[in-house]
Amino acid sequence: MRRGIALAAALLLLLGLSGCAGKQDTAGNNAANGAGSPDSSIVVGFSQLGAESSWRIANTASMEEAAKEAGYGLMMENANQKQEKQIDAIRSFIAYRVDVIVFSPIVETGWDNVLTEARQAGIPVILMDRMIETQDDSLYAAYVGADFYAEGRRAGEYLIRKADALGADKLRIAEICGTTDSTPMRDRQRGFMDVIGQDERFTVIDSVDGDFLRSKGEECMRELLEKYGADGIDVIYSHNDGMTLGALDVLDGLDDPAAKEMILITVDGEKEAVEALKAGRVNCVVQCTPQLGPAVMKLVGDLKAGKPLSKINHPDEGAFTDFDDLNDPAVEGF
Ligand code: GYE
Repeated sequence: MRRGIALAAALLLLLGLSGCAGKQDTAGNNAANGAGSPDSSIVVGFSQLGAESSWRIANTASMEEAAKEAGYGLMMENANQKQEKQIDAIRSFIAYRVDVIVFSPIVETGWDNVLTEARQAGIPVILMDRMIETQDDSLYAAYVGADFYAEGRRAGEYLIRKADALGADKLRIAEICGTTDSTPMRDRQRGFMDVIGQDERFTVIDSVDGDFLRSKGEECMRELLEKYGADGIDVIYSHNDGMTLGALDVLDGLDDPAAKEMILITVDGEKEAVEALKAGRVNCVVQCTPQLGPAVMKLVGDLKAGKPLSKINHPDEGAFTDFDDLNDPAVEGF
């Protein structure tokens, strides 16, 4: 009975508020995967962490489209970059008794209690995009998202190749970091340092927090320039394109050849950053795909069908650099 009421409330919310459940089209007809299809009763509760970047917006769209495609109801809550809001959203999904909870953890720690509550309610959890730090891996059924450590390594490997090509013997690096204690921030930094850390040509002169926001990337760049001057920085390693584009807005406004010579390494691969690479303003774009929806919905289906899941699911990714043929149509952003 309680489940019935909760489900009815969930469906009302789906149809009335989020507009992404798609059980009926506007004419009131059953949508392709609507009532009657084997999956139409599955409801996924999805806590998205925010809308801080183009990556995030594309990721949200990917989740919505994939849920629609699979015929699943999607209850989505956006936490506006607040962990407490994500915890509240997960609790509301538990109260609604959704079939599966998917969430993108803003930071790595602090999830054990709420995930234990989900387990007690018998609701499986899929981590999408970012990881959690826990002693108990059984709190989540699977992870779908990038290998951020490999991304960091790719950034470092590019820099070594670039330094070799330039014959540079001393490069001073300023790092603009993503959200403190998030998986991409931690692992993009660790992977990068593991590659360049032992090489005496490189010194990281500063690491500043840009929170994955374009506006903060701009602020960080101004502060770095005040502290070191354009001729005191040789490389900017920025953990996402938004922050890089913010930094570029500042650099492009300077009438200083040192600002034009800075080596810029960025991560994500959104259109504007790939265009900046083609225009010679960015040197390396490490790819990170936001299109995770189809893989997540596949796992939801497998879970409901009782199939075994592979626990860690990384998409294939690479990098675009100024060593590549940038006229190749494969060099394209999302
Ligand atoms: O790189 C950044 C976004 O977690 C992979 O979050 C994601 C990161 C992405 O804000 O643009």
